[in-house]
Amino acid sequence: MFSANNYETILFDINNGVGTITVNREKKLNALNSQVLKEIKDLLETIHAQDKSFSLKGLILTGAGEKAFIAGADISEMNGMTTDEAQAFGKLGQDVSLLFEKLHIPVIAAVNGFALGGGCEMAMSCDFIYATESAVFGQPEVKLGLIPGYGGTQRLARLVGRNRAKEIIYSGRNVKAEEALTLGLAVKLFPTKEAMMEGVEDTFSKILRNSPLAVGASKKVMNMGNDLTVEQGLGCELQQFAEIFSSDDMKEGTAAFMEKRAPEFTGK
Ligand code: CO8
Repeated sequence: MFSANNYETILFDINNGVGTITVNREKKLNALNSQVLKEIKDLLETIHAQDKSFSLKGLILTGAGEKAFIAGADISEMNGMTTDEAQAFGKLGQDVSLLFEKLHIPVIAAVNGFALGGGCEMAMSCDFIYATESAVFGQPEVKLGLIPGYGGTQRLARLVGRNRAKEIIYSGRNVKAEEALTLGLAVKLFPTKEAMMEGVEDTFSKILRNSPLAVGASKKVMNMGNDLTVEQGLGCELQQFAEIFSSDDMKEGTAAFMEKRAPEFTGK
């Protein structure tokens, strides 16, 4: 159903129900030009539109090679843009970041090497970040006379706290993997890319044992809660809780517990 045949700058493959998007511009450290963003957007929109029955159960975002996850938006492309073109380019990246958040399946960013500017921003729009010990995060846009444009001013502040985010964004400094872990920007570190991909696979094997409907509903409510008061968030939680209560998955999960067997969820 989902094919990467039409794409030139990204790879897409599916293993055990989990799709991997690999940004594939290794010589340019996987920098995000318009083509990369359009191709990711097209793929995510296809998944959104066609896959409500969870044939795809999860997604991984990573970068080709060992050196970079994504070294940012493509500076050479931005250098020649008019203001209108730059605004459209910013909107395109923001649309992609929102699609990652709105997908009904979990998305893990597997960060190998540099995740700078737009790279850090794309990683933050995933559900959580695993990284190699050599990963380097940062929002260096101010060094280029720019500001973060794919959500860095908003998502970094929500993830690590506003004042820490200000210190990182104003200075444009690198945040090494260990610090990213301490800040909660990355949730787990691995010695090599290979070990990280095994770690991602292992986590997905745990997630995939659970009801995809319940995992998707948890994602939806938690992301909604970012912009709400606790009371409003509790309202959303209660509504989702009630909706999911009438699902086949809920009946199956509770019955399996009572019958002391493993549940067989259908996502319905
Ligand atoms: N854009 C375009 N090309 C890049 C980028 C990039 N972000 N990063 C690396 N490259 C290219 C280099 O130009 C080089 O190409 P070439 O071989 O043709 O000269 C190749 O990748 C390899 O890079 P380096 O030779 O520089 O590799 P080093 O190991 O010496 O350095 C670094 C690695 C430190 C990562 C360095 O490449 C670097 O500083 N890159 C830029 C990092 C950066 O500033 N990122 C933020 C960009 S701005 C941004 O992301 C804004 C997002 C919001 C946009 C909103 C639009 C309105």
